[in-house]
Amino acid sequence: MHHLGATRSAHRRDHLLHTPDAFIRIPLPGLTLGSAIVHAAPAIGAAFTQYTVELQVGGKLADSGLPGVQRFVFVQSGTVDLASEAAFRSLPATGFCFVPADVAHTLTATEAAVLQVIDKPFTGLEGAAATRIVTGVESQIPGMPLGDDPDLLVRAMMPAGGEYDFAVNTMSYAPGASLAQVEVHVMEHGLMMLEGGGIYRLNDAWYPVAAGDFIWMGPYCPQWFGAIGKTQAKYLIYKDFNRHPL
Ligand code: UGY
Ligand code: MN
Repeated sequence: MHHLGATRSAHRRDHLLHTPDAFIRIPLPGLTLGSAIVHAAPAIGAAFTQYTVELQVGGKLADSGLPGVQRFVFVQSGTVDLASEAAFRSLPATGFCFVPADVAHTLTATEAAVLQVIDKPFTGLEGAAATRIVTGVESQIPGMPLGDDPDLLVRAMMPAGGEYDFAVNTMSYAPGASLAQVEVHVMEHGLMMLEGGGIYRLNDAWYPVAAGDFIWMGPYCPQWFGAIGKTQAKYLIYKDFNRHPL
C-alpha cells in the first residue's frame, strides 16, 4: 500500500505528533523477542525517553543498565511479570510499575503484550530519590474530576512526595468534554492516546488524534484537548513534577 507521502505525523520545535503509519520498529539493548517504537528521546529535546514495547510470548525487557535512570511501565495490553530481587508481580492490562534508579529488573510477557515505557534520570532533590518499587492497576483507581468537571477524570499512578520527580496519569474525557483552558507550563508531556479521539491543539496547530497516536509536548507548548465521538477519549500522560525548574 502506497501512502503517497501523506501522514498525520508532525514534528515541530516544541511538539511531536507521532502516528502509527509513521512508526519504525527497532531493537533495543535488553529487549528480546520484541521490538520498540521510540516516541520521545533527548534527540527531540525531551528530558525523558518514552517508547512502546511490543513483546511476543516469552519476550523480555530488562532494565536499561544506565546509572541513575528510573523507569515507569504501563501495560497497554497483555500480561507481563515484573521480577527484581525485592519484588515479583504479574501485571495485567492497565497494570503499572515504577522502578527506582539502579534497581535491576526484568519484564517478561506471559502473553503477547504492549507496554508504554518511560525512562527518566532522577533530577529531584539530592538524596531524596525513591528506593522502593511501586506497582498497581490503573482500572482499580477511582477517577478524580479535574477541577469541578465530572466529565474529565484523572487517575494518578505515581505516589505523591518529593522522592518522585514525575507523574503519570490517565485522563478520561466523556464525549464532548474538553480541557477547561489552554495550558502553557514549564513541564513537558509524553502522551499516548489509549481510547477514542478528538482534537489536540499544540502551539498554533489543531490536530485530529485517535487511539494509538503519541504526542510529545515540550516545555511551554500551548496545549488543549477536546474529545469528539460517541465513546470516551482516554490518554496516558507523563509530566516531570515536584522539581525545581532550575
Ligand atoms: O497535567 C496536565 O498538565 C494535563 N492537564 N495536560 C494535558 O492534558 N495536556
Ligand atoms: Mn499539561
